[in-house]
Amino acid sequence: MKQYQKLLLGFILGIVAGLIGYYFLPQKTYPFMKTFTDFCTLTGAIFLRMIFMVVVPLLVSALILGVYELGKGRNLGKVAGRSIAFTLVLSFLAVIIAVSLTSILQPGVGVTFDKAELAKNQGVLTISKNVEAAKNKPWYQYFIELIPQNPVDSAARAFGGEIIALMVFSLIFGYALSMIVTDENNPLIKMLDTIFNASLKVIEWAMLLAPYGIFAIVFNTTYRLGAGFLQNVAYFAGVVVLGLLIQQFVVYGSFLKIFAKTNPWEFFKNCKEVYVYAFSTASSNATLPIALEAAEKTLKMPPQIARFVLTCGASANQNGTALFEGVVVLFLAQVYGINLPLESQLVVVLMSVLAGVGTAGVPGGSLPLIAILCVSVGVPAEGMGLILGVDRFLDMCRTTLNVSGDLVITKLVSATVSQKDIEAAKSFEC
Ligand code: DAS
Repeated sequence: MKQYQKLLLGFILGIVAGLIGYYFLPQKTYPFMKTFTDFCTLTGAIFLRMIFMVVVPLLVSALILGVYELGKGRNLGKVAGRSIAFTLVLSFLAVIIAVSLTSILQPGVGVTFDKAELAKNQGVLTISKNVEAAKNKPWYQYFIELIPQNPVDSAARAFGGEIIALMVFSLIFGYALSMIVTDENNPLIKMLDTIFNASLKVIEWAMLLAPYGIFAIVFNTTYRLGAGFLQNVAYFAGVVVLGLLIQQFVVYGSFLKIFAKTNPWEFFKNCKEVYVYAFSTASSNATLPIALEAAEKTLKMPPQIARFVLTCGASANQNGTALFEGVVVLFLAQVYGINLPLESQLVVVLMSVLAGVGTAGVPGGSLPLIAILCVSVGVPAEGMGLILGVDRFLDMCRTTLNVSGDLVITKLVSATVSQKDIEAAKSFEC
């Protein structure tokens, strides 16, 4: 059985068993159900903490290496500059779509279940961020705190809302590295690359646990909350897919027409094989070889640009993930009745864009960052238990958009730099 089929089975069994328990085996009549739900809480917590525990090493190494690679490519001149510019603009547009859709459609408003039950249900992450303190902070304090006084201290308190400072440190440090390191075999670069890959290995192990962890979390959520939450989750998934479709056909379509004078439908049709692969693997990294071949052979784009943009983009440009994270944080804030002030929403936008840079291109790569994003704006990360069941399907959708974004940026850069710039960009790979 394929991994996504196991996850789907875990989700469905969790729903069915949870509904049977909710309607026929209430805890007060059947005390043994307490033991079973406690065991499920333990299983779910172990699964999620296996992912959370590598967030800091994964994020720091991914961001430093991502910016180092982009910065190293500075001799690519306009190619690197245009790639970074399109990445930032498209990522911001994706998150603006996310925040606008979630604020207008409000998938998390009017939930009919007891939030205290949900908090009791998960218990995998305690919120050490005080929402009140966050509210009373002067606007400029948000920006002051973007720069860490001590990145090690920020790393130690990542789950306390210091993660964005750690991300900013990683971006700045990565660019500094690109200025001073010229030797490919530099020991620090090798060490960071090893830390990144070891962290991915841990996430791979965690995803082996995923079917059991998702059954346990979905069972507990359904057993405690009943069927009511399912309609909110379905609505939430619909908002995510709608946002991804807008980004794909409206944003990417317009950029292709305006900047590359390209017929978007033709372009997307030529990408279909890559889309199918990205959807079925839910991994940008796994899709990279397919995307590189399609870029050069089917889409006829300059190899120098395709190699630079696609290899860097696979880990540093994930518009679908940034959009998804924006929706999740606002959805969970609505579920818990937390009215995020505008400055908090701006923090969500900034962090989702940064998280889109720091997410690993593997299945479930963004899960750890979602927990941290929530904590950073005072939203209980336990709420993730609501969306974990549908996360794999949404991961397949957002990964497809991530890869589509990389191919679109390759096309936009190819169409907006001169042949001289293309020649200057020796065949470069991140
Ligand atoms: N699955 C990740 C990717 O490969 C995206 C994510 O986890 O959001 O791009």
